[in-house]
Amino acid sequence: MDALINALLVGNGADSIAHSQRLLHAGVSVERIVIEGIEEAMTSLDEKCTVSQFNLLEIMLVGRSVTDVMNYLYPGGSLPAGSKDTVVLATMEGDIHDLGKNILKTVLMGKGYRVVDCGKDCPLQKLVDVSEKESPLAVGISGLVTSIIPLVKQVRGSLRARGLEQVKVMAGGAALKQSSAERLHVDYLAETAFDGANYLDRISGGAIP
Ligand code: B12
Repeated sequence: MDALINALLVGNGADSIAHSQRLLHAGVSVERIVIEGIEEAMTSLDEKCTVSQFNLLEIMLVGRSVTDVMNYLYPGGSLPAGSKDTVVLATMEGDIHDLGKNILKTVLMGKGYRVVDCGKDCPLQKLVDVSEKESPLAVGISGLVTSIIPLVKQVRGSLRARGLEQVKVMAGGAALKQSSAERLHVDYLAETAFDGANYLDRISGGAIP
């Protein structure tokens, strides 16, 4: 796993894929590779992404290697036949981080959900409009900067105001998971993408009203 983390951190996509392949062959699950490899690598990038110290090229190369590994772990990434419910995903306006959202998207599609991705820097109005059109089981919000928290708090109320009270709201991402579902006014706060997928499985099966 350390070799994978190192390859990701130097932005070497080919080596990152080779190490992921080795881990898979050694019986390590995709879930562990994502959480203990990719997520861990990005966390250790932390000090390179502060306001005082910032190397965009370096971070973007790491991001590209993450995408390479996700494409390898989930080949095709396309919508499987007989898909489950729809989920609408977004990173809210003012937040341009989307690696976590894209990982969640891949994981959900891999589990058979139909995913409608509103992208990053998404205005609240757009999220509500898309939700009205798509009738999703849930809306998933990914948040990496704390400045978007006031916007996240408005999502459930805005959906309700549009008559979409049955749509569950789940949140995740580094800036949001330090908070709580109550404080963010969401139905569920996920630790990882897999955690979010399991929550959806529970609500789509009717385990949570
Ligand atoms: C990579 C990165 C960038 C990249 C983003 C590339 C991209 N396409 O996403 C770039 C270089 C563009 C960038 C820019 C900036 N960044 Co930046 N960035 C990061 C960094 C290093 C990693 C983030 C990341 O991708 N993590 C990996 C992913 C996989 O983790 P994750 O999102 O948490 O996702 C996992 C789970 O949380 C879950 N998940 C995520 N979302 C959701 C949603 C749901 C519904 C569910 C169920 C699950 C789920 O799934 C994933 C897998 O399990 C973080 C540091 C950190 N520790 O987070 C800083 C960080 C987020 N950035 C920060 C800052 C300050 C910035 C900038 C303002 C810097 C600047 N000087 O301009 C800018 C612009 C920000 C803006 N307006 O949006 C700060 C935010 C501080 C704060 N608390 O507000 C951080 C924390 C760094 C720091 N220590 O200061 N950044």
